[in-house]
Amino acid sequence: MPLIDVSVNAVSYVDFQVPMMDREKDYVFDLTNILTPPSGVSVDRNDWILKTAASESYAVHVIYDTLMTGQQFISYQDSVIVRGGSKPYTFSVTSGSLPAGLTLSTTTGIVSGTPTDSGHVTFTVSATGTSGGSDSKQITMRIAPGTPPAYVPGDANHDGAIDISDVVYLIAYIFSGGSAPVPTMAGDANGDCAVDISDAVYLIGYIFSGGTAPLPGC
Ligand SMILES: [Ca+2]
Ligand SMILES: [Ca+2]
Repeated sequence: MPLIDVSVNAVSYVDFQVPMMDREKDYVFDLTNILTPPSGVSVDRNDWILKTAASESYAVHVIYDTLMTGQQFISYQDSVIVRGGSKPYTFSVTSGSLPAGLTLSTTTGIVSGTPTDSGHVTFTVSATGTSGGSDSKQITMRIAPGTPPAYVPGDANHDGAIDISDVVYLIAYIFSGGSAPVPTMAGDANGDCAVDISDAVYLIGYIFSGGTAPLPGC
């Protein structure tokens, strides 16, 4: 297992660095260099939490300013890592926007979804502890270009069938900020190279009224 350096930063919190791609591994934290912690700091060797002698928690800290690179059209999940303060945290995007197709869980900090565009995107994530205190970091993440998956026009939710669930999915996307079809043109049921309410109407006509099957997309 890799050895990670743990150092005491000032007297209020523990500062450590874990390589991005190694987050899911087990680690050994070598605390031999802080057998005698700085004045005012105590060390819990079981869970390597540092506490001040005054029992004050160290402040909320968003640990990383990066998230793993994603790939366009490929399902993605990573997490904003926060330490300190009081759990549970509340997460939010306070400036900029996540890459198209991704969402941030306000309760877990998990960023997930299927990116629909490629490129670099910069945004700011804030985490607030239950008892107050917050931290924010500007995060830049990259979405590598990908190949659009094969799709059936009208199968907006990509489950291999065209039915009312696709209408529901499309309406949520168009009006309620729901996830986009992947690729977006899978929602273009009427083949006019746009995804809008007319596609939901077209699907309803096809499913319930014997209308023409969804047309090949652009
Ligand atoms: Ca479907
Ligand atoms: Ca359309």
